[in-house]
Amino acid sequence: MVVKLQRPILVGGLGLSFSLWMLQSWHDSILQAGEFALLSAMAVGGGLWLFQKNRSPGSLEQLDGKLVDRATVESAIAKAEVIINQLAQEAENHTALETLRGQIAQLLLELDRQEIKFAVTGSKSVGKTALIQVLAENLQAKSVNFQETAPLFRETGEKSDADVLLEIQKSDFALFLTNGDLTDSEFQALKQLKTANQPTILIFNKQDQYLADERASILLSLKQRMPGNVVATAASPIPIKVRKYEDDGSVQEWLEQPASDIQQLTQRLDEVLVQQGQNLVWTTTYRKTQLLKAEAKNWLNGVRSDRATPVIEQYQWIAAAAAFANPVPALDILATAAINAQMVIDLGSIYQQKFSWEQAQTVAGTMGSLMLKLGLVEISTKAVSTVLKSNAVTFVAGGLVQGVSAAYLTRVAGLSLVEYFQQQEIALDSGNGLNLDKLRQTLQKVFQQNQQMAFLQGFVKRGVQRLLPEAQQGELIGAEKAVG
Ligand SMILES: Nc1nc2c(ncn2[C@@H]2O[C@H](COP(=O)(O)OP(=O)(O)OP(=O)(O)O)[C@@H](O)[C@H]2O)c(=O)[nH]1
Ligand SMILES: [Mg+2]
Repeated sequence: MVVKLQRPILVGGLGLSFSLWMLQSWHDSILQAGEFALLSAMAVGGGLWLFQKNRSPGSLEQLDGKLVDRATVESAIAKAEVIINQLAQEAENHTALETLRGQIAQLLLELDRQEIKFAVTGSKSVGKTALIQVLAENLQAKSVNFQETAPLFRETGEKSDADVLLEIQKSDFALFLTNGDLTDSEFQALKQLKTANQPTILIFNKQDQYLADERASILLSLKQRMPGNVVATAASPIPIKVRKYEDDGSVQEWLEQPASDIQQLTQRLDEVLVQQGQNLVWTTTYRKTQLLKAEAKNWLNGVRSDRATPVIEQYQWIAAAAAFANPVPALDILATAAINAQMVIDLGSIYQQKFSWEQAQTVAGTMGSLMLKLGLVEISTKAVSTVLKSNAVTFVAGGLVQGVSAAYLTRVAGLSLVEYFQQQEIALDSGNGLNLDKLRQTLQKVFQQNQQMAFLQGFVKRGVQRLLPEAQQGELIGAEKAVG
């Protein structure tokens, strides 16, 4: 059988084999393993950093056409309400309910909001305050509100960039200031706003600091990054020295404050307000609705996962006992014990996914063959026996490896199902439309999360406690302590 492994699991598999090797060769020196973990974390971090540095500059297209109409928002609010009602049904007195319901009521009111909210943002000292001041004096529309954010891109600030970006998403329109060509972090922030469907205009402020040709080339470069969405301003230009020669030969000098230059911007904003005002408000309400819905779903998933955990534990030890009492070749563990159709049904019902017995068997079988194809069974049994051996147990009771492996695989299968169900929309599919691709990805991800040596060691220990009589356990755990 030719099995094509996908990259993530290959990396995970190598990682685990390597950790096993580490454990075997240096099982008396946990410190070094710790250092290794740190080193590999640094290597990964470094790789990411390089990747970001070398990213080629892209461009952010305009947001036009992404504005939302009223009906779309109303239906999104209804969907969020469905989730909140579901939460109320599954956890009657949940502490979040009152706030969530209050927020829904607030969203409905927001649909008719008249005042347009602008967020003025950018790095430290780009001219946010100065711009707000002149805009307030020059904009024709009256029902507007400008809110300055904390400066972005500071090492230590009162607010993290992530918080500032979230705050911006609660405004209808973002004015993003820069004083020159975009830095990488500015571009990333703009990209995030675009991803969040946040209407944004890029403002090249302090253009008076540049000579005419420099100014033109910066503007050109900015326009390539945000096509159709850039204006240049000078909110508070540098005072100019004026010199006057009198008839008597004396010279008088003084500083004169040039008028601010924000015409392009005010013109643009007046257009935006007239043409899109109402849609801007709806689009903001839509973004807020999506955030609220995600929050409600999070609470709901929390309630459900509290119920699912003991179910997985229960089937985990049932599988362990079965495989221990009746040891079979490692690869048959799955078929015989690890993924119980009843567990699929029980977990499904916690997540409102109804499975018939036949469907549950299909799901169990599918997961089993996926785990086999991905090599999870082989990796797990090897890992379990290595952990047992490295704990200096010369005598490994028959069936112990199978028992603990079955428990481990059941756990991975159960957690994967939970994660898979969590990603589903509420009560959409009822077990029929199993998304195999997604299930495979979830399995890989959960397996990798649960393959850390520290976790495995603890897990094996618990498995042994379950399966072996006290006397043999003592030997094993005593030995492990000597190792750790
Ligand atoms: N040359 C020039 N200077 C400007 C312009 N706009 C603002 N400034 C100056 O830039 C400095 C910072 O302006 P602020 O408006 O305080 O900038 P800010 O972004 O609010 O600063 P923080 O809130 O501290 O992040 C001040 O000295 C302003 O006078 C401009 O268009 N041209
Ligand atoms: Mg300021």
